[in-house]
Amino acid sequence: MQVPKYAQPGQAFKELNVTLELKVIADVGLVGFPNVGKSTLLSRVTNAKPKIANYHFTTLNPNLGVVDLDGADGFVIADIPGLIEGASQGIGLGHEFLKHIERTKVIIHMVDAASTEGRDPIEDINTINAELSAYNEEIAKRPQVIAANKMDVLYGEEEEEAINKIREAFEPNGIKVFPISAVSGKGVKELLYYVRELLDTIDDTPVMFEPEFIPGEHSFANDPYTVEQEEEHVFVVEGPRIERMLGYTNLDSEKGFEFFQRFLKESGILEELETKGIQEGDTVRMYGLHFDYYK
Ligand SMILES: Nc1nc2c(ncn2[C@@H]2O[C@H](COP(=O)(O)OP(=O)(O)OP(=O)(O)O)[C@@H](O)[C@H]2O)c(=O)[nH]1
Ligand SMILES: [Mg+2]
Repeated sequence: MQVPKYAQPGQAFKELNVTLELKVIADVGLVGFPNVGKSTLLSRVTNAKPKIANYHFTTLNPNLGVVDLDGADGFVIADIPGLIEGASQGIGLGHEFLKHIERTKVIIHMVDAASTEGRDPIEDINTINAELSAYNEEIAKRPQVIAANKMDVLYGEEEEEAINKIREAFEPNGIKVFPISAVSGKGVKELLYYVRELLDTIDDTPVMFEPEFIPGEHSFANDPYTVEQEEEHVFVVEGPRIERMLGYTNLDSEKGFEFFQRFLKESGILEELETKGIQEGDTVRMYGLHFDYYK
């Protein structure tokens, strides 16, 4: 209708304050201590342009990127801000960061295998796994792979020694270790194709999350109302059903008024008024509304 003649006024309804929590959804979560090179890898393998810098907590919000693979399906990778010990108790914005791992399927643990900041990569992985389990047991059970980063800093025997240590610690548990350099790109391809393999092993039936809030369904058609004689020549009609009907009826418009009259008839209100002995010229009161009764 180009020129509507009938409008319904607004009506009182349930009011609700909601807090919406954003959780990033990605196939793969890239986790690790601060400064290990997570954002560098993301920028190397996707078109994402995360901030990269040589200090901790450069990344404060997850960055997403799409990895394209030749001859295989690509996937979405989320670069999660650096985690530290105590993250599951909220330390270092831990909760803020951990929640973004919840909806990923495979986890890449990234470590600084060259220990450029003096930390032990094996301890780092164990620490992060402990934090993941403490936050949500289920996350820690997801398939994992280790990206031993910053291999370009090491040479010859050093390189082998570093990687063998990590392998000895984790490969017996079925967690593969890939030596890489996010800066040069060395080893990255092998890592990505292996991640693709892991994703392919996962049953991809969608996970259904239980709704935490279900707005009540309520039909107003059967809400009660009452018809009473208040005093001589005055009748009162009230109840939730009446209140609601008046709420969506615009009595100033012709159509609205027609609707109102039809409602009185079809709902049986007119009949009840007559049963209660209403006479022509008596007053009917409905909330703020008074009108004279004529047949
Ligand atoms: N030598 C070397 N340095 C690297 C490599 N990858 C990253 N870096 C350097 O490590 C520093 C940290 O890199 P980021 O990618 O910002 O690290 P991040 O893990 O995202 O750090 P947060 O966001 O703080 O958690 C930067 O100075 C990078 O240039 C690598 O493969 N080799
Ligand atoms: Mg980063």
